[in-house]
Amino acid sequence: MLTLPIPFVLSLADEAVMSRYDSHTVRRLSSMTGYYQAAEAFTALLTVEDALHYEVYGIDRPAVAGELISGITRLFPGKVGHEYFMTKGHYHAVLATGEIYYALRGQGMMVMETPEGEWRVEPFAAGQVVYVPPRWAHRTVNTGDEALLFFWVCPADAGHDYGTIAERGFRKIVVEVEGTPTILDNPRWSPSC
Ligand code: S6P
Ligand code: ZN
Repeated sequence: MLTLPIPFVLSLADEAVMSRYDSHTVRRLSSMTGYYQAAEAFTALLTVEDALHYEVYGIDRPAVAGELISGITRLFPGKVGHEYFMTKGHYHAVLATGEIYYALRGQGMMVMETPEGEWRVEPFAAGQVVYVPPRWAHRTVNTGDEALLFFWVCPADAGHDYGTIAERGFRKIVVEVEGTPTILDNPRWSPSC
């Protein structure tokens, strides 16, 4: 099936948005239940407000080989205990698919790992591009005081596997230690799934 070119404008103004998008996915704090280390701090935050945690605007395409999907994600700043706000993180359902991330605003890190046990945590501040190769699960962490905004592109047939990360987490977490974003072993990481 022939599909058509899609031009759109991505504004970098304070409330950056795309001039065209097909989907808008909203993740509130409550959707992150079980993801952070500090359960009591999480509950305390949630009691105050089930605030917007991150949102994704996407250009949707048919999930077939050759098509690409793209969009922007805005991850709000904050911490649960000492752990910085982050996305859920996922493997692609089709493991053999990669992705490009381009940070547009803010300060952060990308946490990545493979089923074989390789891991990397890379700086992800405005201007930084990270190529996520096939087989690498990926999560974005906001270590700054403003929203972390980034553009991403991946194969339309990549799909998402959230379950693996939801159950066992990533091997590494990013927490504030004496005012500095610090990479630590995840004490709750489990290989059992
Ligand atoms: C999709 C791509 C991004 C994330 C988005 C939210 O392959 O990696 O669009 O979906 O940044 O993160 P998450 O972990 O909730 O999917
Ligand atoms: Zn992805």
